[in-house]
Amino acid sequence: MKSSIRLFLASLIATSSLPTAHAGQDSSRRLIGVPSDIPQLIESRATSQPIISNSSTSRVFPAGLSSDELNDPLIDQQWHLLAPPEEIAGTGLLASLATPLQLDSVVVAVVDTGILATHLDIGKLLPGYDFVSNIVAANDGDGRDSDPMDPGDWVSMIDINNGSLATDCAVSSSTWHGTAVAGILAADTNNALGITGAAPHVQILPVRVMGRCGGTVADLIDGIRWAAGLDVQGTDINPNPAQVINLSLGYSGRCDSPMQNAINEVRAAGAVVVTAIGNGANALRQHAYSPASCDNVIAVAAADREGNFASYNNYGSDVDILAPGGVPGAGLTTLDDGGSQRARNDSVYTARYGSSIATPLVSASAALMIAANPLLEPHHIESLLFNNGRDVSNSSLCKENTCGAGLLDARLAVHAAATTDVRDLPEEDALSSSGGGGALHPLALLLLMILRQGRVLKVAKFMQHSCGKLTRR
Ligand SMILES: [Ca+2]
Ligand SMILES: [Ca+2]
Ligand SMILES: [Ca+2]
Repeated sequence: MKSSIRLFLASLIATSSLPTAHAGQDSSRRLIGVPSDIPQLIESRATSQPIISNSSTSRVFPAGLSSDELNDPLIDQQWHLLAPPEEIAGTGLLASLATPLQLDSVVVAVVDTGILATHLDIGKLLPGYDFVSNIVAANDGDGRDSDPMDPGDWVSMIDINNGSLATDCAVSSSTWHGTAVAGILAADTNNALGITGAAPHVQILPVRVMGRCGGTVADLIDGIRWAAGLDVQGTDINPNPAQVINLSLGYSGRCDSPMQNAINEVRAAGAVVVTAIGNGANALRQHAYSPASCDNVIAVAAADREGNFASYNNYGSDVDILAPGGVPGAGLTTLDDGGSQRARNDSVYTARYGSSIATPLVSASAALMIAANPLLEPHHIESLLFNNGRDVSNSSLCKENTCGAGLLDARLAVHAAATTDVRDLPEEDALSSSGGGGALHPLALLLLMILRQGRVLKVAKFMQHSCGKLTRR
């Protein structure tokens, strides 16, 4: 067997048609464990008054927003931002949105395929970096460079026939995966265009580690370390270290020592690491998946719109939390591009589903928690997220201990973050040094795999500029 391992871009392209109502809600699926004392202030409309102002260790944050207070025209499709009972699987992120004054101090790294900075609805981008070493996979004419723009990651039959890429690549269109993930996280908000991000004013740090057919573990490790402000040979130190690192990606195999060490280092530097559980529907005890199998990460599985564990998730005890990730026909609308190879720069939107899409919702929640209480350390964020998870509607769907802390509840977690004095939280145990089997060489080739359902559907709808005119498509 060759030494290559696959890097799964844990995202699926879903149908363009989004349901307008709850799809098939089952009254037998009852939410349990939701405290009845959710502070009503969290659900109240935005006011000009701060609603929480207490100890010196907590930041003031304003009341939440409701969807009719934002003018992004596709917001009615963003069910994942709502809260129960309106949306049973909703995160409550909309109600938890803090003001730009708090959020723009938080940096979230999107370690992915790069970014389309040209998308008209992209949020605040920081200068990032392109860590893709292999010039063929990179597709931008060079190896590593300081421009994380996504040049497209398509694979043609010619590429396969001439052997320039790994042998197990499949013909595929460009995914614009990093842009889709960044859109879920932090698309521009209230700009009369498209969608709103879940944490719309955070600063996005684009770190490119995957190109055509994916990337390598070595590039991924360097990208993660650089994102957190650590020294990476051959690059300048990132002047904007991320407090949250989003890894909507993964590869088959147990977490090996180099990856675990990198994660331990960035966490010690103050970064929360959030990663996808993968879409292979595999039992993780037989088919491990990393970085989800590493210690000191938050491993995210996708929930469907009814709050069930989505059938495509990998499953096992590595799952830490569920967040909306959608299913075919009920995906999450996000940024896309109409180009099947090079970008058209047409600023379109597509509904997608997968654990890649669920992951940035947890990253967004972590960012909101940091904005609400900058004294929180990564282990505080993790415990507050987990302690405030909602029980999954039907626990029988959580096979083999797959539902972790349950469904993400950003309302509760952000409120807890804002009202918690870190001095009251337990100290963290010493970082685990477990490095798994160590079977994977960090230079092994990782491959990108996007699971697709039929054709990739590109949607261009409701492209409106703030002046009100419809753009092309
Ligand atoms: Ca390059
Ligand atoms: Ca580049
Ligand atoms: Ca928008």
